[in-house]
Amino acid sequence: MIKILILGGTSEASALASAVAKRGLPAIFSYAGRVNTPKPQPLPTRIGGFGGVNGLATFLVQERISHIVDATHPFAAQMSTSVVAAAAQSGVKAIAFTRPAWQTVNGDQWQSVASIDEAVSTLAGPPQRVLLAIGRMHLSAFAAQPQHHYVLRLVDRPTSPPPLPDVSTVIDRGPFTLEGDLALLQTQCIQRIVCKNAGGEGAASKLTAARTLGLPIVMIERPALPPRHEVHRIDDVFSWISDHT
Ligand code: 3Y8
Ligand code: NAP
Repeated sequence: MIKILILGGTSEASALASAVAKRGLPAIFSYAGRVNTPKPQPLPTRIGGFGGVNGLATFLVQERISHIVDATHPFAAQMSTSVVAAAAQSGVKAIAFTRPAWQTVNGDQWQSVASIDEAVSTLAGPPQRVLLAIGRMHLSAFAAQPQHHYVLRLVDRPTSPPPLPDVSTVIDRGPFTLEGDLALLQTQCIQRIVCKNAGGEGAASKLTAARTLGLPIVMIERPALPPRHEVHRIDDVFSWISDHT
């Protein structure tokens, strides 16, 4: 009996949820509960952590999950690591449905760094206007470079003052557009962008906008993840499900 758990939070997860719903396959969609009003999905949806590997393994057994599709963001490393461990522990089959990392093209001015902390240290130097397009969860690290004016793009309005002395915030959730990102970079007089190598289309417009305006990007590369079966196309997810039923 098929019952799929989709771990979501990306455009790819939403596209998969629609395809699963269209096929009438039993499934549960899962959010961590990071933002106030996550995008509604056409599947029964749960919100919140599972309680680590054991919590996830228990959930899989209790909900009689037959297949896990980890469609979380490439920076959701803890969740993806838990999936690999819980699948091994419970014997439930798991696959990762992700998008390839972005690659530089002619005209890009990227400085690739391995972590948030390395991104912070590359910002040493005279004050600039810096767009932090990395969300909310890692902003405090940038207090080590307080000389800049930071423009923060956040999904939800902050409930407390951001942990940086000189900021302005833009409240917006993607997927973003080239027109919108060009306007943001120009009206905010951005001189440098910090972002994660998320991949996909939903946040790629800032890369094109930066290239058009000749702006440098500090690109935070993806964290390492445990070995796992990974696909980038919805059809490959469905082939995997039918091959493992
Ligand atoms: C809660 C659920 C869809 C999914 C849309 C994608 C695209 C728009 C681009 C910038 C970069 C950033 C951030 C971003 C993008 C999509 C996708 C994507 C980046 C939502 C969503 C949830 C989250 C969580 C949120 C994080 C934050 C990261 C903002 C929904 C809208 C910066 C990642 O306030 C917070 O705590 C926000 C937390 C994790 C990273 C961070 O550290 O702050 N995503 N984003 C998910 C959950 O609860 O499980 O409402 O759709 C989903 C999307 N965000 O179906 O259309 O596919 O990636 N999300 C990054 O890439 O750097 C914005 O501003 O240019
Ligand atoms: P994370 O650091 O890897 O996960 C931390 C903990 O949050 C996990 O151990 C798990 O808690 C819980 N969790 C994460 N994703 C979950 C999900 N889809 N359903 C249920 N619980 C989940 O994850 P994150 O980076 O905070 O990302 C959280 C969510 O935002 C994910 O859905 C991710 O796809 C989405 N997102 C993240 C980013 C990003 O930049 N990190 C960007 C776009 C979207 P337990 O251990 O208790 O199970």
